[in-house]
Amino acid sequence: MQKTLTIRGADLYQGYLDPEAQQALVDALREIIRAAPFFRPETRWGKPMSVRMTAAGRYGWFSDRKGYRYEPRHPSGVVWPAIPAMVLDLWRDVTGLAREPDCCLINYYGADAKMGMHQDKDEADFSMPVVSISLGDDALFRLGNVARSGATESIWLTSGDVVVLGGDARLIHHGIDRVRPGSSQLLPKGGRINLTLRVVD
Ligand code: MD6
Ligand code: FE
Repeated sequence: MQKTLTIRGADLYQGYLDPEAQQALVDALREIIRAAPFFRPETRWGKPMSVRMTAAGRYGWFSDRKGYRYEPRHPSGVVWPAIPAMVLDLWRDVTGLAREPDCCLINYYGADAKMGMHQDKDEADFSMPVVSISLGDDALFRLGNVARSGATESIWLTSGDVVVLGGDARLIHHGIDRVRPGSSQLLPKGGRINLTLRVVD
């Protein structure tokens, strides 16, 4: 599909996944979460994050007191499950790249979870975009600048929306201020799942 909006260089594909595709993706994620359950990473300052995480692909993103990095295994020792085929199809469609993502990070936001402003910069090649897929409750996404300071703009992401950070927008600061609990019926226990797809090496 065509992008629906560009905001601070981020390309949005609002409603990329229709309700049936969203449900199919949730079903695929259930298998992944069974093999690689959600865990709660700690920041490098030793504070537990409010978001719970797991991953699929060759690498998962991991954080503890030693810092932020990509790991080839879940904390339990199992290798991460494969990235679902429909997610790889979406990546190919919105990026046009033959190169597949190495990591599909899976973030779960409960009613009180948020994610502070950050840059995605633990990857080796910033010419490769980062793609995100939103499922479940609405979330207020804030986009800023490559520099930490300066003006920001916010937009509500809803279930099925896709965001691509590439080109000059690849290193902009961004975060989730809050979710709107109960705004979607997709996830049986409520909340929001965000997938982010990245080339790591
Ligand atoms: C989220 N998203 O939507 C957090 N990163 O929960 C991100 O941190 C993100 O949406 C890189 C590219 C797109 C994103
Ligand atoms: Fe990010």
